[in-house]
Amino acid sequence: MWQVTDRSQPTITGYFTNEAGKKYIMAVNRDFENSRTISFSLPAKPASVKEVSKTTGLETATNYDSASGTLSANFAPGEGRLYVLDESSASEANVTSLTADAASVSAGSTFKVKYGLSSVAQNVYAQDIKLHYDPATVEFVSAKSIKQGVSLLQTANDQAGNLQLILASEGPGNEVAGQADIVELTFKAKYVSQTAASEIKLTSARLADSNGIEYEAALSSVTIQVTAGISGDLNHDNRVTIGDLAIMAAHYGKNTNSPDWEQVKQADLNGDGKIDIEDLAALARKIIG
Ligand SMILES: [Ca+2]
Ligand SMILES: [Ca+2]
Repeated sequence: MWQVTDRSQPTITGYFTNEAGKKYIMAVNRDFENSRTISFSLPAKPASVKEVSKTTGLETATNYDSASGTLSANFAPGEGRLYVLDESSASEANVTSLTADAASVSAGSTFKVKYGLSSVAQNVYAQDIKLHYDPATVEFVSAKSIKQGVSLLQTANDQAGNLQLILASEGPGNEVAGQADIVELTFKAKYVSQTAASEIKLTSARLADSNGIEYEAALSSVTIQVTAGISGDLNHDNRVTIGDLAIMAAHYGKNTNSPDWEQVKQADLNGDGKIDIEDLAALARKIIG
């Protein structure tokens, strides 16, 4: 799959495949005295060939020509270069999807996000899915399987916005293949003082087939606008009324040193770090107005 065009060039090539099925080629100039321009041909003509940078470790562009399947590079004496192939191989055909049922939500309203696979190369029997959401703007409510024959066995959620789902298919006939919506997640928008973009993203999606081979699927994300609440609307019903004044009155006297300040600080209407008569008066004016 990787040939030195001019076989008289003193070159060593080695092949590696990583856990996720990605293919790497190490090419080394065996001439320790002269630099050489070495050309390679790839009869399989993969979609792209990148080089792993020796300084940054990042995949960088090469002069690979996918039409002819050729590549060349200048090698210093004894230099090795590490290339990575994009062959639309099995692992790269696994692509996740996240879709939301709303583009914009306000405090207190719920919305749903669907996790699915938009293309799967092999039959998937189990999935270990990790997501992250912004706990300052949304809270996780629940998750359920929406695919017949696929069970959501475990749901773990922490304060930092990390969510993990473990799924398994209930035997042959229920394996996931091709394209499918799999889990419906319900979130609730939190009160925010300024409209914020809230991202929900997959951080890992490991799929496994009936032989126990694991594949890392390509990740995806979705962003929801969480719209700002009305100033003084402390019970988040989108109105400023006597109920809000009562909540504020109940927190009267609290300040930035109070242990529950994070939960009550929206009652500090003028933002001076304490809930006092000025805030009550300002809220009362809003109720009259
Ligand atoms: Ca209210
Ligand atoms: Ca205040």
